[in-house]
Amino acid sequence: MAGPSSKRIKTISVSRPIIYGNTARKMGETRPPNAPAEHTHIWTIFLRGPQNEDISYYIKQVVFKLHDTYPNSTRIINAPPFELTETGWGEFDINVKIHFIEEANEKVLSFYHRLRLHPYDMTQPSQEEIKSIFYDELVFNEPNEQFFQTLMTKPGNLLPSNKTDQCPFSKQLEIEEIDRINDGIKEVDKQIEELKGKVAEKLEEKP
Ligand code: SLL
Repeated sequence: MAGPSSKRIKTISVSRPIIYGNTARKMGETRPPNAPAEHTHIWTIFLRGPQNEDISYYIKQVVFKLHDTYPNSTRIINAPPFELTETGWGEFDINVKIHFIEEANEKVLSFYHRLRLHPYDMTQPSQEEIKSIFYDELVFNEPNEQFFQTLMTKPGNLLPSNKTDQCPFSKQLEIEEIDRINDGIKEVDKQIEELKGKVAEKLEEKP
């Protein structure tokens, strides 16, 4: 039965930034002793806060569902760091399920991350470590009162102001992207004007 604390607060939505993805590297001489011979790479999939801050105050459990070629392919992580390191030979989609703390009364959030083992940008010098990492925001619409209070115990937007090698996701990166978008818009506007001019010329040529 719905108690007072499970009442949802209309008109409010609270968001929390999150970073997820994988790193990978080729295994050289230093292989984990139990790695099967056909495994070529060691990789880690993870979910974390942008500055590695604790996210367990609202996330209870993260489940990674691996390809069926893996023994016990459902891997449950019950405490931070919410990450999993494995070895393997192939790329596949990992299903990530985020379970929020009980009081949140939120549905499990399910999404896919494509495990990357190989560099795809051949114009870049081949890196030692492969990274496929994304920034996203978890949005809680109309959280219940108790969960809202819990969320409010920690600062909300923890995006750092500047890029670092460890974490490119930052206000700086957002500003750079906005600048690129604005440059793109300007370029498109310019091309539209040029085309308009050409069309006008053609129309004038006609008898
Ligand atoms: C592929 N569709 O063919 C993909 C499947 C499966 C990856 C990739 C090792 C599992 C294990 C592993 O890397 N599986 O034998 O433990 O590329």
